Amino acid sequence: MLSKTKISKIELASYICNASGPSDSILEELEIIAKSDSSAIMMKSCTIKPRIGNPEPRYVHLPLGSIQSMGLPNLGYQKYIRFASQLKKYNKPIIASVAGLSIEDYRVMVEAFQKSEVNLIEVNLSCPNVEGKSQVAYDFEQTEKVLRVISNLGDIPLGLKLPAYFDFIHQKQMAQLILKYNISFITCINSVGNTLFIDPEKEMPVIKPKKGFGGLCGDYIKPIALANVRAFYELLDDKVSIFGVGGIKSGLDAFEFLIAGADAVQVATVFEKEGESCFTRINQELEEILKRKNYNSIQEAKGRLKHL
Ligand code: OXC
Repeated sequence: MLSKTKISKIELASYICNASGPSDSILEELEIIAKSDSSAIMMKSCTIKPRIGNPEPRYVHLPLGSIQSMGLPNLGYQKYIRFASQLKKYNKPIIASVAGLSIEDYRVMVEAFQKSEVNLIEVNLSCPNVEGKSQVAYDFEQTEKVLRVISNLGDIPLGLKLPAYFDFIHQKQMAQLILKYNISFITCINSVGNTLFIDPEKEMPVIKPKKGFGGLCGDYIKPIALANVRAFYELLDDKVSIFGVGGIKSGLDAFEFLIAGADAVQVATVFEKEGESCFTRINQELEEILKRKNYNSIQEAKGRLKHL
């Protein structure tokens, strides 16, 4: 595979894996991902206790993506620790995703996953869909408090799932924290939070939670995701691996993230819409693009964006 890559010290057989979110909450779904061409098994963001999530309708397909406010429905972190042991036999990197509702939650879950069979731990600092909770990574003091308690709990590489930033100063402040606390990878970006889609016939929003305000995904957010990947690639100087996510539905989209500086990409909406065959298709398309452009590896093409 031309498109094999690495996130931190963990090797991935290809450039594409699933993002935390769609169809990765229960063991049966995770086994489908394990048997597919996804290069890792990413699990749903978990909390200390199981959650049923927000009221429905909470996920709606849109012409160019989706809007959702799932509210972290999950089985509780202890189940995902057990799933990691059960998924080990597939010989594919397993990634935990933890979403604390307090600093102590993050500590407890990261400590527990550090003693588990997972290969990477993604710390979700950016879920926009829990009523009454703001996205941690928009508050740099709060983020530092979390990093202080989670960064020295073990050797499994830790990453941060970040929200979209829209000003260079914010990416700069976050990059300083990432370097200060030896974070191994980042995932850019979570859904763009608190957007509103309206059905003009019904004169109502299309989803129920939070009076219709929800996370925007898919094509709508690709330029925002690319900009965040590029900004962090430049700020982090290749010391921290980058997962790109946001609107990737073809090999060409993946290639754009590659030249922007992503070490690998995750897909969410396209997996939800197309099923697990999307991993095979996007991989093949990317391999063809790399061959056509005479790139011999991911490393060779990574970050190669030119300037006008
Ligand atoms: N981002 C998350 O981190 N979580 C989910 N949605 C999202 O956009 C969720 O469960 O609401």
